[in-house]
Amino acid sequence: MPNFWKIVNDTIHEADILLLLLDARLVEETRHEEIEEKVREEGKVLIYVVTKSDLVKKESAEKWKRKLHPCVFVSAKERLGTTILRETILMEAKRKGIVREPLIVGVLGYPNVGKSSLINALSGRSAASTSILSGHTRGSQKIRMDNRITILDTPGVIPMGDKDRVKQTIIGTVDFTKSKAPDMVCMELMRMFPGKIERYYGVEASDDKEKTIEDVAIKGKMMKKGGFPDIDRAARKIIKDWQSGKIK
Ligand SMILES: Nc1nc2c(ncn2[C@@H]2O[C@H](COP(=O)(O)OP(=O)(O)OP(=O)(O)O)[C@@H](O)[C@H]2O)c(=O)[nH]1
Ligand SMILES: [Mg+2]
Repeated sequence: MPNFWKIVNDTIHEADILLLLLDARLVEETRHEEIEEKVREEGKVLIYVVTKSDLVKKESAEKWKRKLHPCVFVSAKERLGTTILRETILMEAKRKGIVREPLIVGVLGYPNVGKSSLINALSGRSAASTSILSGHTRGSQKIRMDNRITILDTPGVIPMGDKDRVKQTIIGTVDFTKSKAPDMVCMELMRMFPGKIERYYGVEASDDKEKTIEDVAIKGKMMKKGGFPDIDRAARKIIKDWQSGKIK
């Protein structure tokens, strides 16, 4: 098992500028105290990159731009914001008096947040391997973006103190196949994003969230022997659709 934290620490040490990737749907939840602290300690520049922005309304960008500095909104899927991100990287380097070319830029964040996908969008080719399942990148990889910037991909890491598996499943760090309590995850999702799940599956919103999952099972013909709705299967399907960005 490679030591992911060692790779992240080495990357912070080697890079001139670090990008911390945050999921646009879960900006606060994907903030990463431990990484932010380490970057500060090393005196390096940190740029917050809110990715998967195709999954949220445009208005939400303004709120985070006021709160996080510097902060760039991107979508690897739609290839949005990549030019602004490149300009921000070069501007921050200039501000800090970093003259090295190519600049070394490290990409950090929770597992599955979209680090490798962003690198591909920036470099314009499938240089980094990506996956719907978290924990995909297992080593560091150096990718040349252009003459001025070289990017380092890293494996996703979870803060030491973060033991909340429900939250980690919502973030996508624990994937839908590995969730131990998928119904709890779905209920929390429905609490965090009122009406979103219900609207996507066309079922009625109810205070009884277990019943909502049942309705999704019935609607999707996910039944167990004896004609009972298969809650576990329906809940996993909801998590899969959430994690793969189908539910907006
Ligand atoms: N909708 C949407 N999905 C994205 C975007 N970027 C990445 N994804 C999806 O998010 C999932 C994870 O992407 P990766 O790029 O492999 O994430 P990662 O952070 O490198 O993951 P690890 O290497 O496992 O830490 C994949 O299913 C991607 O298709 C985006 O901008 N929009
Ligand atoms: Mg990756």
